[in-house]
Amino acid sequence: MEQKTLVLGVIGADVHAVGNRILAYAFSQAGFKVVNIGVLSTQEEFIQAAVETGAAAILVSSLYGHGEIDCCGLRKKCGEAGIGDILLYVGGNLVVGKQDFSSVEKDFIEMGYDRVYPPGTMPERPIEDLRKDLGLIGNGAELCT
Ligand code: B12
Repeated sequence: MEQKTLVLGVIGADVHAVGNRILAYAFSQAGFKVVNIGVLSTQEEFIQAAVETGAAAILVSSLYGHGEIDCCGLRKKCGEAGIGDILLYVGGNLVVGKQDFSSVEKDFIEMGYDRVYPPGTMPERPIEDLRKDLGLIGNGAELCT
């Protein structure tokens, strides 16, 4: 099966590196090609990496509480770069403090993200979602020999 490329990074002035490294490892182990642009990444760097590698998805982390500011406008910029339909996931500690996640999720969906993950999400969940969203499972074909 074709190996899908994921662009992974931590957006803005955020230096939280541990989750990023864990996600990169977990996605690689799950069979994805991971382009990890690491911490302190701008929206433009995510997009440039996705365009250059023909990525199937961009996965954005934001841990330090400024996610709403840093993540806003990424979908529009993807459109301007010709990758408007790319899958966009976001997760981490997206807002300051403990806020009702359903309202955080709604805000990020309105910003154009396809999936939004609460604090402390384990890698298994986005891996399963990626397989569904990228059509890698779900029609039973993988079970037939
Ligand atoms: C270590 C740490 C630091 C270290 C980071 C060192 C480094 N280079 O990594 C240092 C000391 C530098 C630091 C600094 C700061 N930190 Co800090 N830090 C932490 C701490 C204790 C642990 C983070 C960590 O490594 N977690 C372990 C990893 C494995 O978990 P994770 O990052 O959450 O990632 C997992 C999931 O969230 C998920 N995930 C993450 N991203 C994504 C994306 C997608 C798409 C998906 C699906 C899943 C996903 O997958 C990962 C694996 O399961 C947390 C508190 C905590 N217990 O989480 C605070 C914390 C993140 N920090 C916080 C803050 C406020 C700061 C500072 C602003 C403090 C300050 N005033 O200076 C600065 C910001 C610096 C900056 N510019 O980024 C807050 C954020 C609060 C918020 N968002 O409301 C936290 C939550 C502490 C707290 N309770 O207040 N920090």
